Amino acid sequence: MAILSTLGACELSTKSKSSLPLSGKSGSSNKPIVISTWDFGVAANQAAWRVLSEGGRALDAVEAGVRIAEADLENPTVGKGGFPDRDGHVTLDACIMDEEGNCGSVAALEHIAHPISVARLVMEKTPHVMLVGEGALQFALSQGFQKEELMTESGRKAWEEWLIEAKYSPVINIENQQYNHDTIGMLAIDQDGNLSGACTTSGMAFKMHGRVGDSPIIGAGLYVDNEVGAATSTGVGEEVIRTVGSFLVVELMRQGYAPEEACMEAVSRIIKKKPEIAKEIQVGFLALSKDGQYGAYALQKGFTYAVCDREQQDLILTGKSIYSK
Ligand code: SD4
Repeated sequence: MAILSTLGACELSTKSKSSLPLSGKSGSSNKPIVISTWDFGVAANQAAWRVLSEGGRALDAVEAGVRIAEADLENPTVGKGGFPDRDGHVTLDACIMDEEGNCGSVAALEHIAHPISVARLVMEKTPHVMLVGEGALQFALSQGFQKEELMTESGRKAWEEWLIEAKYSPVINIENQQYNHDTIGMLAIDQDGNLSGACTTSGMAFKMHGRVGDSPIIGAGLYVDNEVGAATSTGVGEEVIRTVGSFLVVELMRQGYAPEEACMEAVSRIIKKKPEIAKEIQVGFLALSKDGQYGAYALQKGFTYAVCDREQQDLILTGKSIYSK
């Protein structure tokens, strides 16, 4: 299959699609289902499950789900309590996409604790897809959102400590260290078989002011195509944007790749473009196909994801990886 990269730097198999041993689940029609990035996806999935199990819409489920992570003050990488940028501003990125290809996004939004809900209103109430910075804040306030201080005491302390050396270096799998979680990307299929997804983050801690990662970029941090499936990403967003990662994963599934294989190929594309950078950073993709199969793949080991369906509501799985840092 021509699409599979030939990789010198890593030991990827170039077997044809669907011939790899897969660790994600396959099922002819596994719905409703919700999956999300990292261990902290369990609590978020359960909020989404309350919507899905009552026959609710996937769009409502993913919004309700990721709001749990946004509200968690102990989580320094999503929503309120997110670590600030290097100038001391907490700036949030989020996007949401439904089964009809409708999507909304906010980037570099300050003072609003639930950027995912602002993104949804951008989708539903404006002719646009994306609002950023001050304009996104003005829109949020016009919709009744309250302006809040998002920096917590521990966020301020971490920033002040960071300022001593002021060295920017993303930490691999910081997401699963104690009190350190990361971007939540969530994908769901509802009882009617419709897909939606949401992605929300405060981005890389101590980033440059104004920096926007992959998370609010439709096609990079999140993509949903109701004919095929959905994908989301976590990790160093610059590399995901460069490869339009989530869109790539969905397009590979359209060609017949299983979710895990599609994620592996998207990770491989990152290595192919920037082999030296890829060894030092983490990027993980998570994918859900239209029929409820799911899978993940990451650059480095340790990328976990949470799965919630009728059988089990608190499953945590670990994606395979190319490297073993
Ligand atoms: C970003 N992808 O802003 C996000 C952050 C993240 O693990 O997921 N870090 O680049």
